[in-house]
Amino acid sequence: MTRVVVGYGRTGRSVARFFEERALPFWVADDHLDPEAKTGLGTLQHCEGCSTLAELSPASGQTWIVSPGIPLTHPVFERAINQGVQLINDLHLFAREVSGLLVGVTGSNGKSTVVAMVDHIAKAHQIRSIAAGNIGLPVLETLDQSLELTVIELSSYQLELDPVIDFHVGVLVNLMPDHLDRYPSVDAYYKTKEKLLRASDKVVCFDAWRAERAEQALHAQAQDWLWVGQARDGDNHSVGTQKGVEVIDAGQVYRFIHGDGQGEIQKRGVWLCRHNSSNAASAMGVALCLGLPFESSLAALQSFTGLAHRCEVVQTEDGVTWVNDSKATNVGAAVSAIRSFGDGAPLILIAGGQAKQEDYGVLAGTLAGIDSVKGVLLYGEAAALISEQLGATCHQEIVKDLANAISSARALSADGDVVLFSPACSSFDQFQDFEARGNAFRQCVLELVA
Ligand code: UMA
Ligand code: ADP
Repeated sequence: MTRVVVGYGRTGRSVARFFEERALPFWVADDHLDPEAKTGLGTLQHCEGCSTLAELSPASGQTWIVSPGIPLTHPVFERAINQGVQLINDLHLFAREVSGLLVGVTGSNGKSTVVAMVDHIAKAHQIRSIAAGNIGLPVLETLDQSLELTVIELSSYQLELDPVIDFHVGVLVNLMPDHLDRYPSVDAYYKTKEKLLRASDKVVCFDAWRAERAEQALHAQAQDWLWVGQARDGDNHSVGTQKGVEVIDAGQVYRFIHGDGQGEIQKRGVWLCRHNSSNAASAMGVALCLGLPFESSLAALQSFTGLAHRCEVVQTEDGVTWVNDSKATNVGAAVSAIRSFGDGAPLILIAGGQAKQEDYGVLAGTLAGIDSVKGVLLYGEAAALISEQLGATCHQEIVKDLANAISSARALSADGDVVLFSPACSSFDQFQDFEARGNAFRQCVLELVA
């Protein structure tokens, strides 16, 4: 047992395939292997067997390839480290074989969107590019495609084992509290994200971070930094330096400025959601680091149609705008979505699910500060917790599940309203994942208004 694939989900399967194709023997460890997975493993010639994590016998000379969803605090890793086992992840294997440029994107919210935007800009410039990593495609599955550019979304989980890749560009989209069930403090979570910056030749970073946290990292590194940020028209904002990308919310358009270059994106489709303008600033920062022209990169972004479950407008004809933001699994994401839609039409929010040890007072404070909030419908395990924080700040109802929340929203809504499903919680109390939850929302809305 020298190579152990720890965790046999999407990542573990890609690692097993990697070893199988190279005729390298391996062992698989997973606590919940289903019969189908076991049968599949039986067909792999180089798989020597499988066990649970607790059944592993760590010994020096072994290398364990750990899946991101398994915390390193799992007791088996302490035994492994004590016995001299080398712990790596799929990125370490990927780094040994990849060619082409690599862009890494991390942050708390907006990673997938920025990754998809960069990939979109690159493809518009005829670059053979792919979006991979936490967005859903394990990096090892891209190796056989002779790509010029791989844009990798990196979760904090994937950065816990120090990254050994040399990223051409590293992007820190933003930092907001999340995953506090896995990290001892917000600071520990932020520091894990910031590891990407040390592994990158050029860094694109949101401007607010500079003031708060960059100093140490800036002194420690000699990289090329590029700041991106958002301002409102008339703000005296510091971002629009020669080395930055500034976005200004200017009525019907977003204006992007970089040095002497300027351009606009019309506010329609995915651009109705305000935080996509700061995501675009990050993507534009990457485009500049890759040497792509400012004008054509911005022009490419206008045709970006967004990702499912991220402030995705569900098309209906009932006069109400239904927005599926199921991917908002933390308070920061939901707050940003509420602000994005909260300064126009009357807003009805659907939230709830499984709580993630976050401060729902921040959510309540945001809702209390927005006049257009018409009501909040809460469901799932976290409903009572959020309701307590909301108090009497706005009309609220607790309902049994998402389907009931949608019916109540329908009853409360009128022509011209926005119903935003931005749960601020994980989905696992009632759904398999955020995608299943978003699909359920979309289907239920379409059936209700048909
Ligand atoms: N397992 C154990 N013991 C444990 C925990 C898990 O054996 O104590 C096993 C499970 O039985 C399962 C396997 O580990 O068979 C699952 O591994 P995993 O949780 O690492 O999931 P993967 O299927 O490999 O998917 C991972 C990412 N999942 C997580 O980080 C939780 C996917 O991100 C990513 O798309 C995929 O790799 C490809 O890179 C999902 C995610 O939820 C979308 N990410 C988190 C987020 O975005 O907030 C970080
Ligand atoms: P991630 O991959 O980091 O989870 P996504 O692009 O999938 O990010 O977006 C997840 C959620 O975060 C969206 O549903 C939206 O509510 C919110 N979001 C997207 N971009 C931003 C941003 N720049 N700032 C804050 N929240 C954002």
